[in-house]
Amino acid sequence: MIQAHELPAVVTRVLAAQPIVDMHTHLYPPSFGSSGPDGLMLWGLDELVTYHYLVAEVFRAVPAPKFPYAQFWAMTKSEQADHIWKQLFVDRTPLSEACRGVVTTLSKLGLDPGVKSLTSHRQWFRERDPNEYVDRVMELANVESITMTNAVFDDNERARWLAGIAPDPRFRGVLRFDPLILDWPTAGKKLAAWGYDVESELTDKTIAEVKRFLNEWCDRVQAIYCAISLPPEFRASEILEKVVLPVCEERNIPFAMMIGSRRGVNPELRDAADTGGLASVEAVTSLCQRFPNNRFFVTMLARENQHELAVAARKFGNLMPFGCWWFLNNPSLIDEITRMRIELLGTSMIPQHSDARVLDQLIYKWDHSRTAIGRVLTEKYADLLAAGWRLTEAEIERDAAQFLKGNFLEFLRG
Ligand code: FIX
Ligand code: ZN
Repeated sequence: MIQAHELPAVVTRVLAAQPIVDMHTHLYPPSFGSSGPDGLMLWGLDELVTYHYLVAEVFRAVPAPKFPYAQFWAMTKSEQADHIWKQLFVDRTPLSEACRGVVTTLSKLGLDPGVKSLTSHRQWFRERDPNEYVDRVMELANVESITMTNAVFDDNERARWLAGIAPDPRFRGVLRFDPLILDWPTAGKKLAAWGYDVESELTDKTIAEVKRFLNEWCDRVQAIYCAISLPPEFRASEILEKVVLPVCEERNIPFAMMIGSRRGVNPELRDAADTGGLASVEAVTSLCQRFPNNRFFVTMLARENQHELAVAARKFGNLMPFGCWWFLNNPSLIDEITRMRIELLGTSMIPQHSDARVLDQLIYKWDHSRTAIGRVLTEKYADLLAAGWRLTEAEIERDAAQFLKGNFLEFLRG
């Protein structure tokens, strides 16, 4: 039986020991290219320091036009990293969550985060073998399985799949096709060029052909679910209801909706250009109600949507809220959202995904999330003890396993 004063240590230990199945990342194995401008596997120092979260932050420190966007993008990746390092880590204290993430990652790799120049660290990373480094990072982060985001409308990625990719057991595929739902005229033209017999109207023949396209690609990437990122004003559409959801149902895989991203508010920032906005939870509940044979993973970007989404999940067993996405992946918001979800949903939710874009980020994203989730759990267990529950370590282990792995795998199975 665990006593209240033992909780912080036990919860921390149990969460650290629980291997994670990371349900949403933008990571790739080395087989997708681990170097050069086209390599899809991003890893190492320069990628870590030029993460788009930090690009946005360096333009706060030295704004355009004082430091023109064009000048930044004309620099090599190492030069960009040096600029960011100087501005955010040398001339300023790296207090933001994204900056602290680099500090945590370097420290856990055994590298001094306090250096003035990145040269020696750069050399250390150059000596790493990408394939072995995947194992090293997964071990340090205690991540057991990485879920990719396989963007079928990305020409670089598509070409690699078509050329043939040997499966890497550490990574699992997810089919992602935002343009199909957000921009059918463009997506339809591409499908036609790729040999699918589609027309601009969603005729029966077109529906059948788009289904064929999705099924072929789900097979190719061995998709464990399908996914899309949607703007705040998202509402269900014909193509979603007549094509995407039926394909997911037939394949018995969930559909993940990441709702609330507004793309390109400042295009000069490129990957860092996006922001978020308040979306409609009713658009989600309406789908959950009308498509009871589909399962929906849902994450929302607006803090203001979180309570309504958690309440919606109490009403629909085919709705699984997940993660503290993007601008919500900060300790204060993880604390608030996880607390709210536990109070409303108990253990029946997925508290976090990493959204890592650079392999090494698994180290900090999961370290920081484990800490934030652990603080909430410690308090919730203390409240339960005070209410008269006798808690065992096995129960804490069972909860940690559900939160960090089991709920995701179980929802996949249906
Ligand atoms: O749409 C998404 O999957 C987003 O997570 C990304 O596009 C976004 O850029 C990101 O990396 C957020 O963490
Ligand atoms: Zn993402």
